[in-house]
Amino acid sequence: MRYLDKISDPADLQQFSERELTLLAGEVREAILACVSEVGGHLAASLGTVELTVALHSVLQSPRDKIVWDVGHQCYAHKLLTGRRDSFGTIRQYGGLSGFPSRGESVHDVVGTGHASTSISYGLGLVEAAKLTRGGGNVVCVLGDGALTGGVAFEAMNQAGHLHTPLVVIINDNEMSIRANVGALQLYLNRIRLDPTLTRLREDLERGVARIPAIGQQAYRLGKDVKESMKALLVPGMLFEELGFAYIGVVDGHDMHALRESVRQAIDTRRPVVVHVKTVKGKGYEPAEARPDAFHGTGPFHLGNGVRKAAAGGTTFTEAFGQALVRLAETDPRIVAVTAAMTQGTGLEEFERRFPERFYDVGIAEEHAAVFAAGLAIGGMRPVVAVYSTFLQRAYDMLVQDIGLQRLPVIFAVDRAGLVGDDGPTHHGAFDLSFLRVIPNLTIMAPSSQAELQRMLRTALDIDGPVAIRYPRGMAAPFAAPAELEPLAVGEARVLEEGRDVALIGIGTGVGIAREAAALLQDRGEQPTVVDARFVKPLDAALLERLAATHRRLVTVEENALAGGFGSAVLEQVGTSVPVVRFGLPDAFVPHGDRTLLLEDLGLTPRAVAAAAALHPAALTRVK
Ligand SMILES: Cc1ncc(C[n+]2csc(CCOP(=O)(O)OP(=O)(O)O)c2C)c(N)n1
Repeated sequence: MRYLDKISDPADLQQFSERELTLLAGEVREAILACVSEVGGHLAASLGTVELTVALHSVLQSPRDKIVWDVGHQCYAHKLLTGRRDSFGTIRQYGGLSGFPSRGESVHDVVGTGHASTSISYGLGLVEAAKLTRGGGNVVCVLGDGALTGGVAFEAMNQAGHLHTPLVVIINDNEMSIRANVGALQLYLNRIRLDPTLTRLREDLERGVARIPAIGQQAYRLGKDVKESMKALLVPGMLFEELGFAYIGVVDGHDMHALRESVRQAIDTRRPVVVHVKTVKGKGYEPAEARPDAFHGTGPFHLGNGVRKAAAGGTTFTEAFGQALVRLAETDPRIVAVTAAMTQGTGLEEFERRFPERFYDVGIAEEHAAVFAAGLAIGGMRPVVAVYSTFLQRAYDMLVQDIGLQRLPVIFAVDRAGLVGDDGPTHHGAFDLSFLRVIPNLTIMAPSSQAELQRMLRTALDIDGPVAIRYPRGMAAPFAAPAELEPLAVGEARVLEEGRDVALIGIGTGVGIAREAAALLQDRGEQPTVVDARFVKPLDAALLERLAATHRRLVTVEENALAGGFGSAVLEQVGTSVPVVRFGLPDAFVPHGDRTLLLEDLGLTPRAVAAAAALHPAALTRVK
């Protein structure tokens, strides 16, 4: 790597000519491909922003100037150019670099991100803080057209336009969210992009009106309304201009010279400015350009042909959910599916194909998704909002106010609950049981298997109120759908093994751990009771009271924060009548890495549970 090897700090980019910067971009792209094909990661977005990243770091002086990456999944080139070239191969692995900007990792990662649409808010705060502290530096936010579908981006633009603060917002428009972007705004961006004559027309309009002789200011004012409405119809960037932003675009996002010029120009305007950059997601790697959705986040693949190295066998929870939803929707026309830009991730592709009129992708807009679903429910539908646990956090007020309080039958299929592994703390679903449990009227279930998940979905349809079903990422298992999807009795746990002395009570993935722990204890001659709690709310109070009265110790196992989670609910139920030992996630943000390693690290393993459950101290040492 002739150029990349010379860069240990972004300041090193100053030594290169524009032609050399373009060659450097090629090397960066190669380095990203070499690494991600080995270890997996967010490929397509990072490939698409290579030239943009090189251009930004060559024009700006990071960290004095600040780049805020929205979502942060496109930051691989940035990592390579900011002193992390040598450790780049460790990205997303246990103990290695994060797959997202991370404040602890580098001074060049100004903010830590992972969730979408926050960059303009961060950027505006940074600029205002610099003003108040008389610090300096330019701030450039980079967000995708997908991230722009999130309302918070507009809340920030609304304020920025009002404050008139110098802030550069680069819209990286590749027409893609994880899949093809949706919404009226995307159509607007498309229209700007597709017709270059519009840019000229805009300039002609501005100049033309000003130049008409002998008409004077009055005529100009009279004509202004006409001009404005014509502009609104025809002129690129008008929407942003109305929000108080200058607009520069459309810029070829793979042309180093054009990028550098427009960034310089944007900074020189000294006011809020949008730079509309057109990029190709997956740029430079044919399989990723052809299927940017498949290469948005990928596992290891063969560089030669783009084929994934290992495909998981069995059925994941996500797939089991998607299958059951389709099956139930065949006979229940009230069922509609709602996703916030996560159709594939939440297993809704088949549903969309089968029932396009009952499928809604609302964009990266979880808050809206929740209230939209509330409206659908009031209107007589049975909306199922499929959402990752971590992104559901966005919609919390809506859960409480618009769904819980109104007792509306909205079903939340909460995917990626528990540890997700490589994406780390921004994406772990560590808190949903805690934040959901306090909402009155909400029924909360967590399946221990794919079959249970399908039955829970069936059960949810009979409940006249809001329901959340939380289940983990991946975890494929051999699975044949039950012939009948029998509903469960609401609030009833399932006793898997009736024993004595110690009761191991698992919820969700905790059930598997509890079962394995029980097997270890049985090997040592103990006879624990094993329970699949199934429901976090309502709890099976009668069973818990019985277990408390007949056992010497209860042990709860969950993949959720201990604070306020399932074990806390059990404690609240049984009080001090029996000792309760709780296993779950600690009061800390869990880092990224292989899920098994993380669980090992956190002591959330069958061995640790068995050791704590063993009644006789000697067993503690014997359990291996
Ligand atoms: C609040 C939130 N919801 C969902 C996601 C999942 N997500 C990650 S990237 C992405 C698409 C982003 O599209 P865009 O901003 O256009 O960037 P691109 O990948 O196209 O470069 C989505 C939906 C997220 N990170 N944050």
